[in-house]
Amino acid sequence: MATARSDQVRFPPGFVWGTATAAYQIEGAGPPGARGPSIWDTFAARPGRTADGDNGDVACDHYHRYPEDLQLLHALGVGAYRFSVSWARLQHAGRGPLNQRGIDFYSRIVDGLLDRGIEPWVTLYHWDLPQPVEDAGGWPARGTALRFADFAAGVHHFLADRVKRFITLNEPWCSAFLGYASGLHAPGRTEPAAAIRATHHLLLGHGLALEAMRSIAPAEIGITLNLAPTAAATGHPDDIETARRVDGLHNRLYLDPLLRGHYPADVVEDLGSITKFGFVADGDLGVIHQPIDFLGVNYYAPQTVYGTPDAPPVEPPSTHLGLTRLGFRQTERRTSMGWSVEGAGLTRVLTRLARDYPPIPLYITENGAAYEDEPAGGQVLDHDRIDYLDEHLRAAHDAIAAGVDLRGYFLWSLLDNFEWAEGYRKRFGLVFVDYATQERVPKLSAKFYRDVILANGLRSTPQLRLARPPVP
Ligand code: PNW
Repeated sequence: MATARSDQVRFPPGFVWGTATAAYQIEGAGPPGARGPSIWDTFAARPGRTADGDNGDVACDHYHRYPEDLQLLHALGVGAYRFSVSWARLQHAGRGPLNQRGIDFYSRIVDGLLDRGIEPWVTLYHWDLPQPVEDAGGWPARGTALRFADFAAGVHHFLADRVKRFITLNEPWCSAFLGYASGLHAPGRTEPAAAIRATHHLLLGHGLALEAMRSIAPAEIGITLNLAPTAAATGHPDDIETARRVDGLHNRLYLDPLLRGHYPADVVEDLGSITKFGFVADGDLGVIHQPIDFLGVNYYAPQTVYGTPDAPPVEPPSTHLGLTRLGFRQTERRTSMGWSVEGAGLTRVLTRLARDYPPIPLYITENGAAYEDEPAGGQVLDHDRIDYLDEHLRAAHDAIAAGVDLRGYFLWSLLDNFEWAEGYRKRFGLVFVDYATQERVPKLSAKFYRDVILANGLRSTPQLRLARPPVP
């Protein structure tokens, strides 16, 4: 094992190294009146929806502590930082002129990044839909796409002089399927047909935002998808058919309209008893299919599926629309989210994009892992996370070596933060946050990542691993 990992790995010159966060997960509300209600405020206030009833009222209090967090980014040596702007902070009612206090807050962050030589990458939508927009129908309603484009234009108008990279949406699959099908995320609706309408209106909103932003000022604009390489557990025809369907819903339902200009015919057919796609108007796919400057890929884990008669029944509400049986084969190693650890899955997802879709620059806009971090003597020795990162960085490099146009890597996340339905128990940060005091403690993985950035790769001897206590 040591020999397999010992090769020195160098990334191409100019490779972008960053970390990522999202507004609702780190900011906290700030002073009274500084942000309007979002679907996540409403959802977290409902009993039993988030672990321990946790919510984003305070989170990492980044709203007040951003200067310290900018210093943490500086100390890491990142060249880029991906964060999201809160729609509900910038438009309390989800429409109308942008709120000046919100503009000032994000301006301070952008200026603070630029002062430190860190390139801001702004995500326009990372799940915190203003509650009034949900009340008007949410993503299943076409009007939400128009509202989003209007919001995106407003943000672009005030940031375009300083921000050169924008991501329209983060993981529209999660917004549509976790928000409207399984109900595990806000707004917690469990209406399968609404999840497909939401998918279309998210993609339409992306396209309309792109148009609106490009009419204001040039910028590089992309979208981030959560892609999971999906394989059949065996060569059994039922497993192969199930893998096709899961891949269709999770990956191709988004990739195909964006990069090829049509919904995948097999997925449309699979979903026939749920929806006839009557909400797709003439011209929509042209709007969705406009050229983007890059594709953001969030990768955490592979999916290995089986659908033989011994597979467990799919119990509604579920994200697996139309499937009746589905099982997942897990790898032995898991993170504390229960997600399988398999770096090779990242190589597969990237090489598949390069093989099956028109050429487009790729960025990994999220990758990382939650583990049970415990501070001891003022330190957090998160060797599991270092191993996870080491493995996935090597896998990303393998994709580059295979000819994939991968240009950057954003680690999720800078800080431990509000992990949505999992609340504060799941820690993804390079920096430990003690929520009682808001003290930040860089973990050993922060040192590891700083060294990666400095070396533009991995050194031949994984020195940090040598510091690891022997396994009994
Ligand atoms: C992504 N799933 O979320 C998000 O972009 C982040 O905000 C989040 O903190 C990170 O990954 C870690 O979870 C996901 O259940 C949440 O399949 C859930 C799923 C996928 C992505």
